[in-house]
Amino acid sequence: SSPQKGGKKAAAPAVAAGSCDPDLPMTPDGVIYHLACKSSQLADKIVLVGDPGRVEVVAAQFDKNSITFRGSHREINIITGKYKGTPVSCLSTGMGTDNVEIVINEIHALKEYNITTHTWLSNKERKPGAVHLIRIGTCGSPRDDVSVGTLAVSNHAIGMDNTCRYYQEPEANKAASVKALAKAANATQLGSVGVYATKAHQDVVDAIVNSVEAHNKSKKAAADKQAYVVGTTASGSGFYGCQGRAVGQFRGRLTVPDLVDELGSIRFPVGSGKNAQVEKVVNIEMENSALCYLSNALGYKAGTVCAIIARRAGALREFATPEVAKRTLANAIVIALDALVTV
Ligand code: R1P
Ligand code: URA
Repeated sequence: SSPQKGGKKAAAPAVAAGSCDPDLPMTPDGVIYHLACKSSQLADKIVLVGDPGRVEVVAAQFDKNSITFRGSHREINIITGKYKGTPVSCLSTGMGTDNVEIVINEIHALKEYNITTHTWLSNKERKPGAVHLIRIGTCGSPRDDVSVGTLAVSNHAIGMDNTCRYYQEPEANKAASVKALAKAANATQLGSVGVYATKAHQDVVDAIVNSVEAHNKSKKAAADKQAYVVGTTASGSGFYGCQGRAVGQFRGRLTVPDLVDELGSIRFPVGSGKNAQVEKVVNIEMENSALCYLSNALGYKAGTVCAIIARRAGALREFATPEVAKRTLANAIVIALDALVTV
């Protein structure tokens, strides 16, 4: 069976002899096209980073002599090993939700497609909740009260990209908070481009928050504790105009010129009763929306923690020094790895 074809027709056309399915390019022995690895070479617990160079930095935290696989293809570097005895992979996506779409589809195929029988796991056989994904990234912030060097933990997501417009909305999007966020975001200038919303998996959010708290408890000196905020992450399809940065001749020529202020103005209700809160947008980056949306669609558990390296709002705007960025990312890495092995 070949369930790759979308739409209502079940049967897909045949594939030429000696070739592989162009809708799921995988060698007969199971090497998938972009990730260039096999199922056995990728753990169920995966750290995703944008920067290919960050993969080695994450893997430096793996248990001694535990690395079982290294791969490199295009912007995707992969290292698989163990962290505190648990199998873990670190994989770079490169920049942008379009790359994340490729990576999530190929992780899905590696986890759920049987290359011998050419079949997908049935709904009964699937264990999607065993696949855990945490992105460790860098980001900017539309908040004037959050300084660089702070970690942003994503609870909800705004997709300013169009990648996930090609996928039907996941069940998780029926949550009242996601609906409220989509409405609030589209009521701003962003409504002119049309944005979508979704959420990180609660288990991953809780694991990251518990991990930062444990990290801070283990540090005596205030300077060694890691500041963090939890809230909504907005993902752009680019870094400049797509995040409200008007450069040179592009000044005055953006369609969402006040993007930072507009994101900063968003407020929406989360939780109910005693747990009722109002959530704000805490950061802007380029991958979280697709990671959360597509993971929700598959039932995988995903979330993101980012080092804030740009404060984009207020009287004191700033960009982090390399030292601050490096130190904050180093904390993010151990915090995310500790979270990943406890989800
Ligand atoms: C832009 O500079 C890149 O940095 C951020 C953005 O999401 C984008 O990928 O994340 P990474 O540091 O993980 O790449
Ligand atoms: N990465 C982004 O995508 N945006 C920023 O402002 C900083 C890092």
